[in-house]
Amino acid sequence: VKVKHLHRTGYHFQPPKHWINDPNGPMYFNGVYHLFYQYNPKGAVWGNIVWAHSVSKDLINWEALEPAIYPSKPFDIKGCWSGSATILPGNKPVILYTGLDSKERQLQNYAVPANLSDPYLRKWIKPDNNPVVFPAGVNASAFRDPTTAWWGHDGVWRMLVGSRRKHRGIAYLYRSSDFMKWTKAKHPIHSVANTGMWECPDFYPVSVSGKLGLDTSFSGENVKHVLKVSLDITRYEYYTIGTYFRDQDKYVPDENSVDGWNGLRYDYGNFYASKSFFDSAKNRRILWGWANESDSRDDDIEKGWAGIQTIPREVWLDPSGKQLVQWPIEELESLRNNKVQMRNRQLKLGDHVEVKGITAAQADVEVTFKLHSLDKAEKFDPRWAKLDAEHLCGRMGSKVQGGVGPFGLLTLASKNLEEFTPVFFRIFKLSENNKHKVLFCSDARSSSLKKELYKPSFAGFVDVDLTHDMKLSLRSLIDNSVVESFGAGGKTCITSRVYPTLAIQNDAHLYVFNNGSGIITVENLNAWSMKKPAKMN
Ligand code: DQQ
Repeated sequence: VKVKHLHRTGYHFQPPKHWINDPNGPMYFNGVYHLFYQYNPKGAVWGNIVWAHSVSKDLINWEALEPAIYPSKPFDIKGCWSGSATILPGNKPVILYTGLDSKERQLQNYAVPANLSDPYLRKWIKPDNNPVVFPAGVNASAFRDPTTAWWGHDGVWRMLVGSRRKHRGIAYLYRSSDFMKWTKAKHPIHSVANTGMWECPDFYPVSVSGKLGLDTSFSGENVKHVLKVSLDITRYEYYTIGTYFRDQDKYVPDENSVDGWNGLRYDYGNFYASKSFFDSAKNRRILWGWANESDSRDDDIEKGWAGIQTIPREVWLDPSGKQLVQWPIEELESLRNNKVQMRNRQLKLGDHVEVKGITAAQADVEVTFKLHSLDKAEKFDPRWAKLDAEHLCGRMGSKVQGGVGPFGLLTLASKNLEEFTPVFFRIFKLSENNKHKVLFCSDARSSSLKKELYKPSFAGFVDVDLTHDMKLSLRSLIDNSVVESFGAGGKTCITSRVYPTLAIQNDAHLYVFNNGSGIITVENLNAWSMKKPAKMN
């Protein structure tokens, strides 16, 4: 295969060629981070899936090893699909993954390192007592993606497997005392009507105060739980925050934590099949997600690759307790280079000011905007309440003049703005209560002159109270064909995959802009060129 390099990422994880999807079994073990991921060793489309394996000491530089798990046994001969790692007492990692047998039934298997003294755990063994979970009493073609297991004080392990019954999405709960014989619990940990198949569930504790992450088995006071599922109908993920009642093995989402299609999302863009793990080196929880493509299958074949992983994100509970916050791992900052700054720069209606002096196609930008008054904010039409954020952004993109906003960044912009991916805020006034609604968009519609691309006006709302602090911050990680953005310190995140034809490499530019009648000040903007890691696979 001849690999086309034009839109390849500089610092987002991707292998030298071919197709990738879900991150699998991320873990930190004996000083090494492991990332496994769904990979087609033969081409740039989904198929022939194996668990590719890379290791790192810093989550930035990666070394590719041989695939760790690949079809070889009756219980996984038709596929080695997603799964998770658990570190058992005595410091023994084990992987649970979904295998497809000759009848394409989905089974849960386990694998263990062949040699625990190999620092990279290159070889994995799939013992003969597999499968450890057979699809009895469940839908065998919708039964997959086991989670990291957690341990209860009763000495019993628990884990979840994603599934559906008709249109109801389900996370089945399994229990085991030896990690090999698993029994289905009478009640699933959770299920929701009309959400379809729940892929890649993730279930973990978060501390109610502070950013520190918790081991998946942690039990104690002042803890909430997060349940995330990936909905294959739309390729969106949503999560709820709630309480896990250990004695009954019951998870109850908080009253204000919406379940189902309108639930909170980790990311409102190209982000799917994510998985978190507890990093005991730095006591944090880290989230990996797959950023799927927005170009066509033919393009993928032509360019010789498809799919990337997003930058690992630290994730914790917001002080409000109502949502999670995500932020790129601090290690990423080691790739920053050539800092440029902009301070106290006023932006009037129609202004766009270039941020010069960095490689705008491969950059990290952090900016704080100051709003001087909210008086000019447009009224939020009650009829819009029916629209989701994405539709609203579709109606009121960066070019539609507003009151307070749209303002933000024009990323991956061509010189004469034939192409640009705007990442911006727009503020509305709610008539009922004098409060404000903040829309955050990453709008790919203008990202490329090329037609046959997926160019959605991705957007989410941001839960901030602007009456106290009239500021909004934004960070964007720009990397050739990806713009990964964090609004309001990571409260709302949006990843867009874009394929500009003009705004590439040295012809890409970065601007700050305001298209609202109210003045906005760039209080502080720091931007850096981003280096390539010394080693990426
Ligand atoms: N991808 C895997 C499945 C999972 C899906 C197959 C999610 O295990 O449900 O490649 O993207």
